[in-house]
Amino acid sequence: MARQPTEKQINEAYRLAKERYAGLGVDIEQALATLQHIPISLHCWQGDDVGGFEDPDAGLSGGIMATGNYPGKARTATELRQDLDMAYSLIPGQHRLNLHAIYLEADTKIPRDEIQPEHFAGWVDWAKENQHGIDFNPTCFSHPLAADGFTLSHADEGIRQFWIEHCIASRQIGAYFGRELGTPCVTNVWIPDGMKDTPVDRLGPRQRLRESLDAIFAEDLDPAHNLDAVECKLFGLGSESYVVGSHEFYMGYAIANNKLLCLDAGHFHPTEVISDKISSVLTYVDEILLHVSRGVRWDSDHVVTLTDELQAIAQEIVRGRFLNRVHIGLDFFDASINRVAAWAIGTRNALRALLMALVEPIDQLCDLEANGDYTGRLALMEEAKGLPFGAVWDYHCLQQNVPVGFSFVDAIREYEKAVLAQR
Ligand code: RNT
Ligand code: ZN
Repeated sequence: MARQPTEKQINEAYRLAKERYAGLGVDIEQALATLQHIPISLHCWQGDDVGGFEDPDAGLSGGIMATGNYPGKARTATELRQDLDMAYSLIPGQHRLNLHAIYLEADTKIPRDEIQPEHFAGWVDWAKENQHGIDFNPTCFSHPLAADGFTLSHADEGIRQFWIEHCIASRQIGAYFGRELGTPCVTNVWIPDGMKDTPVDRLGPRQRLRESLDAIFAEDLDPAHNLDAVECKLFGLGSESYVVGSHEFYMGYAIANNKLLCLDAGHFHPTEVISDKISSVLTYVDEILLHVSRGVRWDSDHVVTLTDELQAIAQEIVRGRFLNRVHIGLDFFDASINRVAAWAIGTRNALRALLMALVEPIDQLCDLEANGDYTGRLALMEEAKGLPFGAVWDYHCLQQNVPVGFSFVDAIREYEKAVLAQR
């Protein structure tokens, strides 16, 4: 294992880094004060490969897939909360939880169109104890009525109605979370609807989806309790040729109906990035939801690493002063590595990218650009990449009482031995 820096070394490195940044006009203390209050919504589904607790035998479907069989996955809500507690203890700051409807707790199997707030009371108690806000998602996949690849846009009215009822119930549960926890729940609708091969009728399912969404959102809910988001996608496994809820579809819907648009980093053409979409979309909608993820070839859900695109997303949020209009959620699932580590690695990276964006010499870069000095702009951007950012991040972790550097992996290994290996 790597030798850990002492507290004295971390503080000293931070002092020098702060001076270096101050020379460029960057206020490091301000940056850390901002970072400390940015919540990231951790997605519950990394903890059990998107299984949920509705039916232990149900398989994952809907064009998404978790691969790997790393031991120790959570089998109950209690185990999942225990794993989440562990993950949060490794991440600086106070963060949210993003729940899916199939993570309900009930003694009997509850049909999706009959889910109630009471089925999520255990999550609320835990969230209150640990000061987590909760976000929510109807689960329109992994279900017999979604087996043929269509839900809200299904040609069969009865099936469509079933999913509409599920989404209406989900919004009510979102509002319950918001009321109970004093922070609005973002309830995000994502459906897998699409086709493996070229459809003849691309329009019909989209018209039906639009009508279903109108029915779902018919009741106005207090935005202090629930905010509605809709998530687009380009293709999935088995829906390679056509996805009903495309980017253009939901962008239009969100603008026309004042909804949040959810941009998932893995849901576009492999060379297309969401960082460039943020300022465009926020020109027309009030708020957006991000699913911070990483696409690799056909999979849109790899653990978030500190890529150029992750940094570009964070830069856009910070440079555009969009922090209060962007809800940051994560969306990846990897069953081939320790699942708690996946949360910790991905969330720490999202925060590191935000911190890197917060310590950019933005004022100077803006001046250079405004003066047409693109040479200076490029030179400073590149120099900024080499500034002692790591010293600031280490100090932040120390201040927030979470492991500094690689040592968070030691904590995970101990947890794996003591808890995960016993399951
Ligand atoms: C699927 C979407 C969606 C899901 C979760 C589980 O491609 O990204 O957000 O990952 O709802
Ligand atoms: Zn997503």
